[in-house]
Amino acid sequence: MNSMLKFKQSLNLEINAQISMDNLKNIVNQFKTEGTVATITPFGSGHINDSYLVTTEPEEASDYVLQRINHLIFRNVPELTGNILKVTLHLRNKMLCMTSAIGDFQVIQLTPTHTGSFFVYDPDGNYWRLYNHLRESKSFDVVLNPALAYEGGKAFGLFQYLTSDLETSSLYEILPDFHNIAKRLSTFRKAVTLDQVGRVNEVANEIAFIETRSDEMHLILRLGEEGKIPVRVTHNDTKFNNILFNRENKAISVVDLDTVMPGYILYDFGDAIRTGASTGAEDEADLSRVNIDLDLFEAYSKGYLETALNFLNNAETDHLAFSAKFMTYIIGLRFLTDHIDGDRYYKIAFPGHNLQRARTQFKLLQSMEHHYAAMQEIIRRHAEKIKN
Ligand code: GN1
Ligand code: MG
Repeated sequence: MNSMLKFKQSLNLEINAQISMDNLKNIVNQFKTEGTVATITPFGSGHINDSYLVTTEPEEASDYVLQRINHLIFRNVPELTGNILKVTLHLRNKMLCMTSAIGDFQVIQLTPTHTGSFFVYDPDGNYWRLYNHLRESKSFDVVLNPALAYEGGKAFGLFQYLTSDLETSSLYEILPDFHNIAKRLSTFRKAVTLDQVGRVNEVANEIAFIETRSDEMHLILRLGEEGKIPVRVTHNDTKFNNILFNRENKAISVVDLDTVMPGYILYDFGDAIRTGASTGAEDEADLSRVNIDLDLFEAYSKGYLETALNFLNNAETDHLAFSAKFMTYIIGLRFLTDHIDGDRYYKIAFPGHNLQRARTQFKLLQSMEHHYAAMQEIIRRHAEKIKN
């Protein structure tokens, strides 16, 4: 480990030794899979857990996604698993009763082990789980056209609609205060004061960017405290690449259920726009290529409102455009905090990756600020159209 990181323990499991193919196979074999394992290869672009695609033989047998859960971040794996089982069961039951509205929508499922558990704890202290892989499904890190954005909006709207009658109190709050801006700013300011790895000087502009917007960014927290927006079951990690599409580019599922918890739906809408209506990837280095794409924004909003507007209250609808600015701000803040902290939380692919991600978010936020009136108008227009 880099000696500079001795101050605090890293929360990133990647620093552990590589896991051998034989070990991975042994782990998969503890689950009740169809077929026998053919290949196991790294999969997806998550920053927290490690994922592998497991293909099996014969051809007709299901394939799987094996995940090593980052238990330094998700510290209570039994409760985490309990949340996922509750949510997926609820979704499946609801979908049985309403086949017409859900089209091809499917729910991913945890695979049980031979001993009836839904995760494996290995001798090295790692936690593993196995999901079924939806055949020929794919996801998008950058959204290619409005039709995909529209599909994405419908998918997260449907997810929220289907979970809207699941008791929030039945879910364990796996990462408390996950999108709480007051807490995130306080952690950030502590990191700036400590300056553990001596990076604060080089990010003075980014720190100023955060501070000049910090008051306005308390808006959603305040609306919640004033009781104007309800606590609902929310996904909390609605990156666009957490939506699965089929070959015809229809959205067929929503994945990455680790952070499903009580929260405000504005967080889910905003995070999907941050990643689904940007012209660049989350870590695009060329900031001139990072802007809000109003066509993608409009298409996502339309799809979302068509499925969600009937249960949103006015305060929620009125703040959808703001939520996109908010989520871009808070995720940029977290990337910047991690950079200042010595890259302890997110996996990085190269030195300075977290700073680059933060800068990308800040550029995107500036673009949203520039087009904010148009974003608000788009929401108002589509909400009106659907109501009438
Ligand atoms: C992390 O699991 P993954 O990599 O999609 C993070 C999210 C951030 C996201 C930024 C548990 O998500 O909150 O929005 O990175 N998840 C956790 O890309 O912190
Ligand atoms: Mg996640």
